[in-house]
Amino acid sequence: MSKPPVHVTVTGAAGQIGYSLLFRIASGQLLGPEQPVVLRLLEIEPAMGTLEGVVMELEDCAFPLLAAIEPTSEMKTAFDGTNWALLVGSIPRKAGMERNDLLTINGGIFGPQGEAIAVHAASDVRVLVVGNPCNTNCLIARAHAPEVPDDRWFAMTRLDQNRAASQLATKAGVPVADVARVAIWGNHSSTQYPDFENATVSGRAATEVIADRDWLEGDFIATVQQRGAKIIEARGASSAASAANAVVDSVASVVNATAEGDCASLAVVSHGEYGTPEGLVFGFPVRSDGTSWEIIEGLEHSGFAQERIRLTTEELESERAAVAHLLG
Ligand code: NAX
Repeated sequence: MSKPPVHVTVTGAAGQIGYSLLFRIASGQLLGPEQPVVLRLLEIEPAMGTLEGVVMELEDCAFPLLAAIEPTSEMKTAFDGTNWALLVGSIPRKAGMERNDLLTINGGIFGPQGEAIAVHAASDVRVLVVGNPCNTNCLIARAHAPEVPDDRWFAMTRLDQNRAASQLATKAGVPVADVARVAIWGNHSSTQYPDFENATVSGRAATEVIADRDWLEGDFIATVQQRGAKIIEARGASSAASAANAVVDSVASVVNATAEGDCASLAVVSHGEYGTPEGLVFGFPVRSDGTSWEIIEGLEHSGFAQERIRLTTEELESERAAVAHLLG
């Protein structure tokens, strides 16, 4: 007998990331080849026509695991009984828009979505915020859903982890599968700190395998921090397939056990780990046993790393201050 379906909500489902993500979820790549899913797809009214086309394409794939599709512009329907809420939809930054304006506009989306999750979602709901600025959007959503425990909230830094691992592998001349424990600290923004000091390459410290410290401190970090902008420059559109892939990896890293010696990068609610301010949604290295997860403690940071982490912490604190009026 097949398992009961898991309900997965995707907001912004008619957008670019949605177009890559939905097919991977429906094909079983998100939750495994034996897990049926119901897709609950939220869009704003003007995008419902486009969403209808995406739904037709999903139907035309005849995915055996896709138990039902619910396209809607109503939050109540979108989050009804949902087990995983993937909050992708948001308003992109437009020319002339200040960062604080962007924070406030998106706060107007994520506050009500948090409230709707608290009221309508399943009691085991887990939330992954992708829409930018994702750490602070997650902070806002969570502030509107105090009933949902802290360990259910995530913002996405996995794309940064994957980008960093790929850069380290290329530099070391090894397959990316040989790179492990790449932690992304702080904000999913250009202040993030991709931690090469705690990463490993073929089981050895990355700093031993890649002796070029100038590259690690310079080009490596800059490449990871600026990768999103480079993709926009080259493609004329922001990362979508790689972002959808990172959503799949993020969820998998929570519901499956973390391999020995590795970590998953996720932004989660800080309880003061590594001296970070409590309550911020902060990028940390995380380990899961498949049921529960924890922040990996005890990693060492050099003075260089501490300074980088201080900068990204400051940015997250200033974002929190900018949306203080949206935190209830
Ligand atoms: P698109 O602009 O292609 O799609 C966004 C979709 O969201 C649109 O279809 C829009 O109608 C919908 N939307 C807007 N307001 C909504 C609301 N209130 N409820 C439901 N849907 C709503 O953007 P896309 O390229 O898919 O990117 C989505 C978000 O992901 C952006 O905020 C983007 O910045 C962010 N990203 C985050 C990444 C991360 O690593 N955390 C990486 C990729 C991406 O840049």
